[in-house]
Amino acid sequence: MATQNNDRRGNDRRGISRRKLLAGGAIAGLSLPVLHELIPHQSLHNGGANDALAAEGEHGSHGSASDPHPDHAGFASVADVDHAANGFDPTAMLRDFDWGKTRRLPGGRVLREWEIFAEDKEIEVAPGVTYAAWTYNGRVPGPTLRCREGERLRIRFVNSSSHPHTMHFHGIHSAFMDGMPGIGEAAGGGQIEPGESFDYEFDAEPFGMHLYHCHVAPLAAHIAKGLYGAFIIDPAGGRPEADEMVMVMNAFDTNFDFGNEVYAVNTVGFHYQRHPIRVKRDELVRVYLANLVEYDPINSFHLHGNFFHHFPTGTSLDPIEFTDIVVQGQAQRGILEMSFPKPGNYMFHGHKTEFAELGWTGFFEVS
Ligand SMILES: [Cu+2]
Repeated sequence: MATQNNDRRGNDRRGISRRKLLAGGAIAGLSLPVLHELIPHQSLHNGGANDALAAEGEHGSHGSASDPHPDHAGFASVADVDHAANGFDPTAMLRDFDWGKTRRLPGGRVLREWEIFAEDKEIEVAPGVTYAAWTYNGRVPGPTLRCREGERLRIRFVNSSSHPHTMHFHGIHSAFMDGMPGIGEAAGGGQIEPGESFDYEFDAEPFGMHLYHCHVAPLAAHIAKGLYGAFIIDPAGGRPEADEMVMVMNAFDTNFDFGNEVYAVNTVGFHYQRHPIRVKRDELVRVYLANLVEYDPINSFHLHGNFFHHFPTGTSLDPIEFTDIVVQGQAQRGILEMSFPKPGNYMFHGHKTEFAELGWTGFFEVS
């Protein structure tokens, strides 16, 4: 499979366009202005292999008279994306757990409920780089839904977008609640058309770090557009107290060539480089990590100057390894636990270094 992928990438435009990006001068410690230089402008990147070769050393020459973006020269002065316009801020999103609303069922069991709507929305994924996303509740990733093992869950899904969508949860549940088009239509589920709604209902099991995403075809497009989010089921006995945060590794194909130009954690490229994540020395940090990157076979998380315990899928309370890197295919996820004994800025990034150079990099600021 990897061979096929390499063959394909070696011969199609998207592989070339990414190599071309890197040929444009990507180096360790790349900054936002440089990222912008690397964002492919369709008219500049429609060529073939010869263009890719010609791109060697092209970095710095984008601001020419042929530049299709007249405001390009001023772009580097833009410091940040407009979080207010996006309607979400990756820093706040890290520790934003949506516990929904609860009430007791007869017999005393907890029913936990959420309302989630799908909405088409343009978002800014790097300064000046907008993307016509499809969102759950207006954000990418969607809200981090959190609950406890054994609860009854009800998720009212309202499709307010212009395309059919679903919510497909990873977990143990009835096929009718699986968000799979063609299954569950008789029960009112399956594919949810624009203007329609459906209540997904199932038990919270098993405990762990899970996720949800749309499952309408073409699946790659529906996921790449932004329809995914984290779904955490806490073990009945809980986990040790910690500074908890969610990192959804994602990426955006901004020029529609079935390859990504911007990589990130929680959507905005280089966000946690520009805004390091503040943590306290010696305090337990728990990262709920998932990979939702489309069009690339793997992603990874690497931590500098430290090691962490890795709980794959979070379904055991015992870690399987003590490491400084974890590799995930799409939809793989896990829990990482670490503490920082010394103050300072500790980098974390995708150790598919090409991704790091296109936005998937950040820092923990330990004080
Ligand atoms: Cu969809």
